[in-house]
Amino acid sequence: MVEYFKDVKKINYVGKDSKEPLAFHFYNPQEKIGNKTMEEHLRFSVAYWHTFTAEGRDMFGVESAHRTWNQYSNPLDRALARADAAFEFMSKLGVKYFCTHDRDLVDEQETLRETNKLLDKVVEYIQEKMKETGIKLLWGTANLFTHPKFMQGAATSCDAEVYAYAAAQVKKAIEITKELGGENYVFWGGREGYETLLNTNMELELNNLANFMHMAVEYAKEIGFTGQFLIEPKPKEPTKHQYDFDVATSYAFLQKYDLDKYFKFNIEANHATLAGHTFQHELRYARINNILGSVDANIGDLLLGWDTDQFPTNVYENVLAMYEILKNDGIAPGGLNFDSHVRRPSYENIDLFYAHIAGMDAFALGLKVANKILEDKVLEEFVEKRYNTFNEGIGKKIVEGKTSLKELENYIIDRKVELPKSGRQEYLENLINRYIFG
Ligand code: XUL
Ligand code: CO
Repeated sequence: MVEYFKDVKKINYVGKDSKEPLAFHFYNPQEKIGNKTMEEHLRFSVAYWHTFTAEGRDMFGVESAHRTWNQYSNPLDRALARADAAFEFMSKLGVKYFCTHDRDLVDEQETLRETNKLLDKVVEYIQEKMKETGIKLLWGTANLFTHPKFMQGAATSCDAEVYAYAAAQVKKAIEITKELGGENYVFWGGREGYETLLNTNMELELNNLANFMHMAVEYAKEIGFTGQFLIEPKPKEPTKHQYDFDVATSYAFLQKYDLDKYFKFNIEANHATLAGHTFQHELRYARINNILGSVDANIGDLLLGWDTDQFPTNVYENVLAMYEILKNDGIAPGGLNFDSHVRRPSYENIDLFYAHIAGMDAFALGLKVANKILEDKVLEEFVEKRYNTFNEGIGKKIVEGKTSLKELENYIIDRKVELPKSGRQEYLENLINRYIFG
């Protein structure tokens, strides 16, 4: 069998003082942080599409990378070679999970029947690879956005035939996710949205989308797929407006259509940025509603208004993200999927290793710092004090919903209201800096 990454041996933890670049300096899989190992906390996953399918194309230029495993002209040979490269890469990196779209595993053929036939062969091959390596599927999904038939949406298409095709594709994607033992199934509304309301029946599209999801839930029950269903919100790109705008909007949609008991959320950092939120905001909103399911770990560039899907090397952001994840008591059966791709000029195969190592080390640092902040309860104590007027008297009554506008008026009408306590934002930001660098 061809070895695609000949120059790389197994990536090991060497500690922060080593100068070895192809190694982890902070991610030490078996090191205990609190009650779990780093590996158990972080549940890293490699994204098949960015790492093995894509080759660095952007809106202005063709592929900058030349991935030898994608060069075969026969679609089956190409798919099997891609799987070989993927499992060699993940084994050497020591990541135990991957995520994939159906169309990463094989390229779309003339008919759905032909594509599915090819898919079956590749799935069988991948099952073998999974057995050999112990690598598991974090989540599967269907690509309902690349092919031109989906240009106006899939489950929100203006065309019933396109809708039917998308439904059949999702049916198959759930089946293969089950066959591969996938722990979750993701819906990202790739083009579920609109470009202009002038031509859009929004009500019909949203109703159709809800029916689509109900059918998916039904089918999963029917075939005994017990993985967690996840929605991945994104406000825009590729469409101008996507229906799954952010966690709050999508949660309202799920509640309206009686779908909320079947879904949790896969939260992507760069999508949060595009929605005008911080990553932490989206994680927090999901956590307090008990719908935090999984994470697409990446980062955007604040100077660019699009989804750059960069590797999450910003330790500060990772600290705040891991703070939410730890407070959620982890995200299993979800994980941290690197929905990230190397920058176009980082076109060599070795850059795939450098990029993942960078993301894994930066999240390991985030985990360590967040755990320390939580152990010391510094933020908890501050927040607790900030709200302490709600612990007794009229405040307690407000929290318990046992008061009224009349009673509150009576209570306050003759009092001189003092300024609330200082928010101490700069003090807290410095505190976090001391935890990171101290
Ligand atoms: C697109 C995106 C997707 C989903 C899976 O922005 O994040 O890759 O994660 O379809
Ligand atoms: Co994503």
